[in-house]
Amino acid sequence: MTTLTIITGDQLSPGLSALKAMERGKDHVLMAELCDEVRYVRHHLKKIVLIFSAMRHFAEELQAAGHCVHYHRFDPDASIRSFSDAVAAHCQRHAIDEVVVTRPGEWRVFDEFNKLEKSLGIPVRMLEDDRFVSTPGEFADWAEGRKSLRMEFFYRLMRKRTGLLMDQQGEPEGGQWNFDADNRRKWKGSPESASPMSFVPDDITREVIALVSSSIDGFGELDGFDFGVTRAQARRALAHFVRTGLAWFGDYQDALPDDEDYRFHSRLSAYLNIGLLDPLEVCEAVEGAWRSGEVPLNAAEGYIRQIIGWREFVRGIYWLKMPDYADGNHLAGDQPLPAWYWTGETGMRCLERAIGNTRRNAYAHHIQRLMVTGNFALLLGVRPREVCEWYLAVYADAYEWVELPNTLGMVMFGDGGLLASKPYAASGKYIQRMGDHCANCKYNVAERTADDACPFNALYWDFLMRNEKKLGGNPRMRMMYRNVERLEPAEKAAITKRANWIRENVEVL
Ligand code: FAD
Ligand code: DLZ
Repeated sequence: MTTLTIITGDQLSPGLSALKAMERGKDHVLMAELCDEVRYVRHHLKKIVLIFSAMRHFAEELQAAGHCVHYHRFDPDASIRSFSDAVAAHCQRHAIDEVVVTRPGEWRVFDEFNKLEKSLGIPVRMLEDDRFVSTPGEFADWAEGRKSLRMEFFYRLMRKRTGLLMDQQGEPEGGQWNFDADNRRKWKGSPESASPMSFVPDDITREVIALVSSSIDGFGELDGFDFGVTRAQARRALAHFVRTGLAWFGDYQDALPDDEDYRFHSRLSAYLNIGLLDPLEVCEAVEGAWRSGEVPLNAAEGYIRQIIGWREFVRGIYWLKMPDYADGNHLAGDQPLPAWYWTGETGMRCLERAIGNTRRNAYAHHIQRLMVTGNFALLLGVRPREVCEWYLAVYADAYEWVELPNTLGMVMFGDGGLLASKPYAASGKYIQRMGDHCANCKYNVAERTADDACPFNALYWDFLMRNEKKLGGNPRMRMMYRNVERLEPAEKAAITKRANWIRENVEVL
């Protein structure tokens, strides 16, 4: 009996369940650079290079370890365009008795593989992806019967499960589960920032860069590609972050600096999401740095929470609610996404900086994604589908299982509050408080309805007024709506007028 294991571009882990299930040297491994995967959204060019180069390196490692690897290189004119095509073509040429896959990261591909057995006439076995702490089934059990799903409670379960940052009595280290309240500092010029580790492209990566630049019409800039493309490099990037950035991660994780792209963020998501790093090895390195006194507890806890809290939680929501989740539009957004989300050409400094970072690096840190590009799309009332497509395309770490709940749920409140207890709507004041964009902006953050007023301001109040029926009863928004009540009718009318003007002229802001 010969099995075929297909490994997708985000499954580059030697311990992958599908790899563990096969007989090395006898069974076949199939990896394929595919037109359909390249084109389902207009991916950032750096994301495609990262995936292709990491796939090629991984295939070499598997071959060196004795696996029988069949690898399709990208050809824009190839007749094999999808995973199903690649598997079907392989099964026609070789006597394959069973196809084995690890659960794909995206519902779209999960659905494709589920249909494969019927079209191939060969059994297809799907194994759980055990590179996560939790499983979709376990999440569904936890969610069953709960009125609301909150990350914090799931996170505590994951802390107990993993033992991360737990003391010997089974209590959280430091006597608290969450130190988020300490993590709101505005960066004022010191300590000196850390940048993620940068890697010089090797021969394989250079070949991929040439291929991608000549044959794929993607988003963003390809110059300066500096991601690691192997597990060994990703581990060096982890060690570098723990040494240089982690200590300050908690304090400044919400900061919005005008002059830097990363500050104390790790840029590890791109490696985690394709399997070059394992989430638990990352958390263990972070916990180790705290236990040996190198970093404070608020930093270690804040970082670990992002991984075994948010990362696991959004994946649970995704598999619990897909495929209908993608259609959510609770606030009835009906505006198109401004064209400058793709070009970065806007006079609003915070947006120009966030989109510039995105274009250059296939990266923006969480607060840029949530409170700058996300907040603006929310306040403007953009159609969630267009916003989701943008986020899925432009980041090196973007896969739908993690992108969709963050965008549709956290940013757009499109799921009506399943993921977040209230929308993360904020005026220009928030952006001013968290960084120094406003000091460098042509708009005046202190103004609400004047011609040069920061557009976030009128849009913020207009957002609250427009959505009062849906959001006015939310206890977490009581303060916001008290402030709306205090507005004079003339001020409300001026806000509506300015917000309408912004919507009509958004392309030239
Ligand atoms: P750090 O700030 O260093 O954080 C550490 C790690 O925690 C990250 O590497 C990531 O693995 C994890 N993490 C942090 N926040 C989240 C979160 N909210 N959800 C899941 N994991 C989290 N993250 C993705 O990995 N892929 C996406 O496609 C993605 N899309 C997003 C879209 C929107 C609208 C928003 C608001 C957030 C999105 N995030 C996504 C979450 C988060 O912004 C990124 O994980 C983070 O910015 C990656 O940069 P980093 O590695 O420097 O993270
Ligand atoms: C994102 C991506 C791209 C651009 N190209 C490929 C590819 O050619 N081959 C491949 O196996 N994977 C690719 N990926 C990642 C997949 O889209 C990702 O593995 C699935 O969406 C997860 O279900």
